[in-house]
Order: sequence, then C-alpha cells, then structure tokens
Amino acid sequence: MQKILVANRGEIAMRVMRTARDMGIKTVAVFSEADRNMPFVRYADEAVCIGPALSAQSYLRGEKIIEVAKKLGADAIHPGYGFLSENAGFSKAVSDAGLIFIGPSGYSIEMMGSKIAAKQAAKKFNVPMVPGTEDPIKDLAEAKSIAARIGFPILIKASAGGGGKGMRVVNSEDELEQQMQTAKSEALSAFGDDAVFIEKYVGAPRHIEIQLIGDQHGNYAYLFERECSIQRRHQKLIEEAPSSCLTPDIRKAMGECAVAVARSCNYYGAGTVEFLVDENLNFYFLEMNTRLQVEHCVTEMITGIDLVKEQINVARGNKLSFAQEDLKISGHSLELRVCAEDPMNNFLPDTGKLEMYQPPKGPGVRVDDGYEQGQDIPIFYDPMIAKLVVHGANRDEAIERLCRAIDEYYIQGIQTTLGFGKWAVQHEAFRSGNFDTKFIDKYFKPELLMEEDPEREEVAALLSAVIWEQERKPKSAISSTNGSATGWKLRRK
Ligand code: MV4
Repeated sequence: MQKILVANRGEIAMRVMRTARDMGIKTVAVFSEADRNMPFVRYADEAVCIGPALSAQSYLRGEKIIEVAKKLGADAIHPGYGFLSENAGFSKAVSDAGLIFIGPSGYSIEMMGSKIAAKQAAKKFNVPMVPGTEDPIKDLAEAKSIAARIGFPILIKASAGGGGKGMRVVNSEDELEQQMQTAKSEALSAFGDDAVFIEKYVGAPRHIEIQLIGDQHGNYAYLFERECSIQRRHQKLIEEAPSSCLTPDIRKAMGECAVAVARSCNYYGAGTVEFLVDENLNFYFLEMNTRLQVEHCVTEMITGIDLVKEQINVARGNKLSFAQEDLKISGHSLELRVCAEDPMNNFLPDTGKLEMYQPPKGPGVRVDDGYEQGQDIPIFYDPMIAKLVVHGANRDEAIERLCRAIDEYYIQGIQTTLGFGKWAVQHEAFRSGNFDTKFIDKYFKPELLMEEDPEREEVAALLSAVIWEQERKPKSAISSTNGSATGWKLRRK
C-alpha cells in the first residue's frame, strides 16, 4: 500500500492523512466544490474535486471516487466515518475494483447493518441482550404477546435503523397498534425496510461501547471501553475512556462479548460494539458500528495505539501488531465535540465565518480539527468543527485539563459547544461519575450558560470599564471608548 485515497472531509480526513504520512504512504483527497479551500485538500499529496457541495453529488458518489483512485494510482481507500463508511456495496465495489477498502468486508457491514441479523448472530455466542425478540415482528398479535411477556414500557426498533433512528417507546397496550404502524412506516420511508423488533425499554441506561480490532487471520483484541452517555438526541457531545463505572471484571466480560460479536460476522478492521449498562452494571448488546468512530481518539490516548495505523496494518493483510495481554489502560481521556451549534438556542447549527480561531495547546491536549481561521463553516455537512481531546493521569486531572483547554480555546464568529462542555464536566453528577444518558435532559438549561460565556463576561467587563472611564473623565476620551475602537464586538446576534 503506497497511496491512500481518503473518501471524507474535515477533521477525519486530516486525521487519516497524518497517519498515512507517518507511515510514508502518499495521500489523495477528494473534495466538493464547497471544500476547495479546506486544510485537508492542501494537506493531501494530490486532490481532486468530485462534484458540488451536496454530499449526494460528491462524498457519496462511490463509483466516481473509485474511478479517481484508479486514475491516480491509489491502492486503498479509507472511508473515515459517515458518508460511505458503512455502505456494504461500497466496500464490495472497492474490493471488486482491485483496491483495498480500509475497513471491514461488505459481508460484515451488511450483517451488522441489520440489527435483527446482528442480534441473531450475537445470540449464538451467548452475548447478553435486553429481553425482547431477535426476529422481525409479524403482526400486532405477536407484538401484543411479546409485550405481555416482557412488560411495558417497550421499545420498537427498526432493523435497518441504528444510532437511535427509527425507535418508538410504547408505554401501554393501547398505544401499541398506533406506534407499531408509525414505526413501520417510518422505517420503510427512511430505510426502505419496514422490519421492526421489540425490546424491553431500559429507562436511564449508560451508553458504553467497546473498541476492538481484528485482522484477516482471526486475531482480535479489545481496546477497552468508551463512555458516551453525555449525548443529546443521539448526538454524542462528550466521551471518555475509561468509563467511571466499570470494574475490571465487567470490563473484561464486555470486551470478550464484543470480540464474540465481531467473530460472529468474521469481522476484520476496527469496530465498536455498543452496550447499554443499567444501574446494577448489567450490560446488554445493542449494535455494532463497523467503522472508525468520531470518538476513537480517547481510546488512542489511554492505550497509546494509533488506530488508523492499525487499521492500515490489518487492511494490508498483516497480523495484529499487539495481543490482548500487551494492552493496558493508562490514565484517563476526555473528548468534547466542538460543534458549530448554539447551546443557548436548542443546539441549532450556527453556520458562519470563523472570524477568530485559536485552538488550545500544552500538556495532555490534542485537537483534531478541520478548519482554520477565516473559513466559512458550510451548511452542507456535519456541524462538528473540531474535537478537543485531553489526557490526564486520572479522571480529575483530565477534567481540569479539559476546563483549562476550553478556556484557552478562542473561537469567534460562530456559537460553539465549548461553554456547554465546561458546564457539563463541572457538574456534580459528571464529576462524581454518577450520570446516565438522561444527563442533559435532566440538568441542562440554556440559562446555566449565561455566566459560562467568556464573551459575555468580557463584554460585561468592558462595559463597566467604559462606564468607569466616563465617570472618571466626564468630558474626554468618550469617543475612543466605543466598541469598534477597541476591536471588540458582540458575537451573539
Ligand atoms: C435502547 C434504549 C433503552 N432500551 N434500547 C439509542 C441508540 C441506539 N443505538 C439504541 N438506543 C437505545 N436503545 C433499549 N432496549 C435506549 C436507547 C437510547 C440511548 C442509547 C444510547 C445512548 C443514548 C440513548 C438515548 C436515548 C435512547
């Protein structure tokens, strides 16, 4: 493997290309018309525009991307996350074109893409699952009898769903018929597949996932867990490794279950097995993500493993470069997703220009970003502009570091989730480790960020200085103390 085409954009394209360079591998970027001036386009050894801004006309054009790879002599394609990364057809098409797909086989992607098939496969390995079904629901009568057996509330899930898409909570039997119909028709229009299954609804679980990697010779290792409970509408905001709630025994049991799930579909490459964990630390298999995930960095920080390097290693057909016994958890890592969203306004995407952009630096701080100062954040893609990742000797040190790094992070021109992140990690529930997936719903109110907003504090300080100055020298210097003269302006529109 001497040249990798990265079929992605932004921070993850940068992330993958950096490791490729570390390994002496050349890189090809493909980009949309909206991304012409992005750092990842400049960083690549070669770059090709593949179409207009809309993803469907650029980053999702698998055949076009394969054509570019062949034309430029790339011998492998890394899909990053999102876009084509979990498209079984794309994985197959890349292999059929004689190129290496840096990720799992089309077979594994397809099998894990069907949540019903995934549960059936996992069941054969005695992986614990929430009470419910591993078969599609045939009709209302069957749904009723399952619900009667496991008890309300239940959750109807789309087999083709995942990541929270196509789920309905049903609290009682009189809601069942309606919710089944809605779930099925939503699943059909969203995924072209109306198969649904039922699980007992776990009220306030933690979301913990196991990172693993397998080679093409049947060797596997798990790289411990990531806690991803701090999320909003299935959008993760803060992730950490290790979780503050697992014991070494449970960690090992979950790791071994995750490897069993991977084995059940002859998996190779990096992958993640998601679990729900209840308040008694019972864990249940949810689904498998067959890609490198956004939050992979916290795992890299605590294990010292470069996951992209290892993905490339196994994609080349080599054996895993380490064994399970070689791995140990070192310290603690936290990641905050820095998104161009306004937490004061329902986390709505806030596009605009990055008027100022200065990422933090220093001990234990890693920023994976994809934009630079002066650039516009396009509306066409994910609003995540960077990941702020910290590492510390222990959880408290990691939290302190994250707060320090947030304070150093200087962004103007758009609203971001930085202030939210500082509020969250300082919250008593987060600090104590006693939280679940309801954390944001339970504790977050936009008003809580008023004092957290450094810009507001700066403006307040500036105003009081102006007033003080005016009162001190009532007849002079007033004209030079307006906002524009000092270069300060209110960011909030
Ligand atoms: C659940 C659940 C409760 N009970 N399944 C959401 C994402 C998808 N992977 C599965 N999800 C859930 N499945 C049962 N039986 C609650 C969720 C869930 C959730 C899971 C992980 C992280 C955040 C979540 C937020 C709401 C619901």
